[in-house]
Amino acid sequence: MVDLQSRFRGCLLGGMIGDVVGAVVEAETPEYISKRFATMEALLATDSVEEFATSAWKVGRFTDDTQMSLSVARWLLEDPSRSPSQLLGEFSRSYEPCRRYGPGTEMILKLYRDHPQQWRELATAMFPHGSYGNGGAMRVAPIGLAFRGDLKKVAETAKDSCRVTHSHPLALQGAAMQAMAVAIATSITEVSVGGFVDPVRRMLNEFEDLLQDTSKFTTALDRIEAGLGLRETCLAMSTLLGTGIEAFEAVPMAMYCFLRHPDSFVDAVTAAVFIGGDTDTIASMTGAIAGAFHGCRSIPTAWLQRVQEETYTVDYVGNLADQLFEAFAE
Ligand code: R7I
Ligand code: MG
Ligand code: MG
Repeated sequence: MVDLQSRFRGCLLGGMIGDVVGAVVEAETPEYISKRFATMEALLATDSVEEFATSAWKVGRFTDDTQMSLSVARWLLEDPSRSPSQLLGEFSRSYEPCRRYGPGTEMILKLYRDHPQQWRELATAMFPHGSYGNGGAMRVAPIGLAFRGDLKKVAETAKDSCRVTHSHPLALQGAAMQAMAVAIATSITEVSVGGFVDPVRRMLNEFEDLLQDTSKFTTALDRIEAGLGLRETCLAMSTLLGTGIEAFEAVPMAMYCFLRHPDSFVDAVTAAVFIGGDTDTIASMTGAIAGAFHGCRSIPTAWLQRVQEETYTVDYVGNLADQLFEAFAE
């Protein structure tokens, strides 16, 4: 039996470590990744990759996925009113260019500095209907932890947190789905496919009631169920579900990686990295779900030792998870 505090730690640390290992090969193809790194051990052993030799980001550091997840955790702890503008302020204050943000989000966070009063308009600064990138979903894990007993609240808070940078309905659907996956993983002792897929379908019905298109996510859920039934590999499913930067690809793919490897944090996150595409994000979301289910002891020490951070160290993230646990354990 995994205790709840270990699940909180597993979720935040699992999300961070997925980001750290996935960021080494973000946007690469699966063929390139498996040719360059025969195993996860080989990937973990690498100190530098040519592509980032001259960039401010270094191997061992995490990216925007973790930076923004930590902001969401602090927002939950420090702002009982859950004000969206406070959250955007927190994202903006913790913005560091080296973390490889998506272009739309980067623009919003920079604009916020000079125009904090206009925070409501900023979400459509780059995309007129709001972004459907996965940047709203990649950061919601702390919300799933905090409100795990109330999936409606999980989905609503995830949508509120997403909207400040990603107001497109597809981004909101992705954020709600990922936060719910974390909440469910935190609350269960045995994994069942229906236990994840059915509540997400009910959440999507509410978008349909508002006449919003949910077909991208409902189709993905059908494929997840069919793929698991046939025991398709994550790599095989990646051609159907997609590994792109869009919320409707990355979020279902992360759920598949977890559900296909429900017995092992290592196997789920390894699969998420070796399918290529948006690897830091898919591995981070997979790691958050798997860590919430298996607890922090499922994350190998050798993986955690890979983290090379000065301020936001493994201890910092573990402490933040402990604070969330103390505030939301009930
Ligand atoms: O979603 P976002 O914050 O990016 C997150 C990604 C993750 O992989 C991170 O690890 C980091 O690397 O970046 O950033 P956005 O710029 O809002 O969205 C990401 C991309 O999705 C955009 O650059 C577009 O390519 C695409 N996209 C859209 N394209 C057309 N029309 C998002 N919304 C639209 C749209 O409305
Ligand atoms: Mg990233
Ligand atoms: Mg990414």
